[in-house]
Amino acid sequence: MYLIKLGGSVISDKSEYLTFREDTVKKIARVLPKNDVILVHGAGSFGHILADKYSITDGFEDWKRLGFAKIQRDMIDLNLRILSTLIDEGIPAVSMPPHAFMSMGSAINFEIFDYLIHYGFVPLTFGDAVFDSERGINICSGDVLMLELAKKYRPEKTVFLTDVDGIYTHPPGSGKEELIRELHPAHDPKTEIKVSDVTGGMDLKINVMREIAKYSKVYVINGFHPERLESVLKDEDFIGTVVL
Ligand code: ATP
Ligand code: IP8
Repeated sequence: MYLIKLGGSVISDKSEYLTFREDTVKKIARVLPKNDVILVHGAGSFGHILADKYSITDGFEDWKRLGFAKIQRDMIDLNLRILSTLIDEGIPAVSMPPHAFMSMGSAINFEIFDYLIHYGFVPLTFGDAVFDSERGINICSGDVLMLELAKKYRPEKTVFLTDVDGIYTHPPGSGKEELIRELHPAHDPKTEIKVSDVTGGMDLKINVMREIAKYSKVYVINGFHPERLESVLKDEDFIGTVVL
């Protein structure tokens, strides 16, 4: 089985509220496996901008109610656009909105995922605004779901699609960056967050990837080059990073 995340930076322009990259998602959908895969997508500008504005990760307060509802609405909107694109490309994807099957601080019930996988469907879940046993409300990153799904299903390959070629020694654009082809535990890449991102950006992603690497082979590749995803899935040479 494969576990693949369509990063928020690929499927949307994170700097502008509600910008969906339909064409990019369509091109990715054409190279995705049609079964034996679990898909996760990030929030991009459908989630991070309002999550930041309403300080959702700081927990519940009365004034945040409408913001929390709007984020869930916007994520359903984004999810439906991705779901439709996948189905149009012949992928039997079924939506699994996190706010309806999990809360943070409790174990995830994977029963429906088990059914979907058993019957050959492609589960599609995403980063979302959810309830939290300690804070009341919170944001669950798609990266955290990637980790939980990797622990449960032990995929052969786990792929993160982002808007850059892989993990660099320094932030892309800093002038010091070099692409790391194999990220070893001793490497300490420097990162920074340039756009609204309430879930820790590349820094948190690297920690999550290192944890997933205990269960699966982990790759970071550029989602704007879907042929690289094909190469990874076929065990061919590719441009990107393997996380060890
Ligand atoms: P989301 O978390 O919203 O789903 P995503 O998974 O696509 O988004 P981001 O969290 O946006 O990924 O992380 C990708 C961004 O991280 C890139 O745009 C890149 O500029 C930035 N970045 C910062 N430092 C690094 C680094 N050392 N190596 C690679 N990318 C980095
Ligand atoms: O983009 C964040 O998920 P991510 C979810 O995978 C929201 O980090 C709603 C901001």
